[in-house]
Amino acid sequence: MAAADTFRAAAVDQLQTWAKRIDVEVVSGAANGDPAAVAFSAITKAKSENYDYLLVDTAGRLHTKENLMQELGKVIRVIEKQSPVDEILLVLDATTGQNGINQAKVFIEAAGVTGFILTKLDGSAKGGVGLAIEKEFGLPIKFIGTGEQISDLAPFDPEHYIASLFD
Ligand SMILES: Nc1nc2c(ncn2[C@@H]2O[C@H](COP(=O)(O)OP(=O)(O)OP(=O)(O)O)[C@@H](O)[C@H]2O)c(=O)[nH]1
Ligand SMILES: [Mg+2]
Repeated sequence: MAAADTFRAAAVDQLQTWAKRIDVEVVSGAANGDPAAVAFSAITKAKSENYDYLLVDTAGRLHTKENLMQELGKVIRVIEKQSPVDEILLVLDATTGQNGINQAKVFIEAAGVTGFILTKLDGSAKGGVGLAIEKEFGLPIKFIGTGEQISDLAPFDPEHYIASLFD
């Protein structure tokens, strides 16, 4: 995994803690450094050591901050010079209201999002915005989060989800 959230001070520690639990390696860089530089180190290592997967964690950002949106493009381009990028997943909080759709639109345009992870479905929010986004953009929800344990992140099961909407 690449700790390319160089913005939030605790983000690298957070990723390392999870990585230790599942015994995977983390590549990190300087605090407040260029996330694309971390991505470059990570993809270089992944290629030279024949890793099957590289997961790149980036900082959450406001979709209205144009420079930060462009930064995502740079991260992607740096990786693509060495390997195709298979998935670009946007993590959406299920408590996000309808303005999640506006946010997603900007992220899809700026970063070529291929799917979503919908988190916090364990709260009272049912994540209807996830349905709205799938309908609007035709992009799949790939994983859902229902808590803070490892087993709480699971592949999205549409039938189970629809049933839970109606109790
Ligand atoms: N209850 C619940 N808590 C969650 C879920 N997913 C994440 N959290 C918690 O929400 C908090 C924020 O999670 P992060 O993974 O740091 O969120 P993030 O999207 O990476 O945030 P930034 O990197 O700051 O953009 C943490 O305390 C997580 O444990 C979920 O599905 N359910
Ligand atoms: Mg994060």
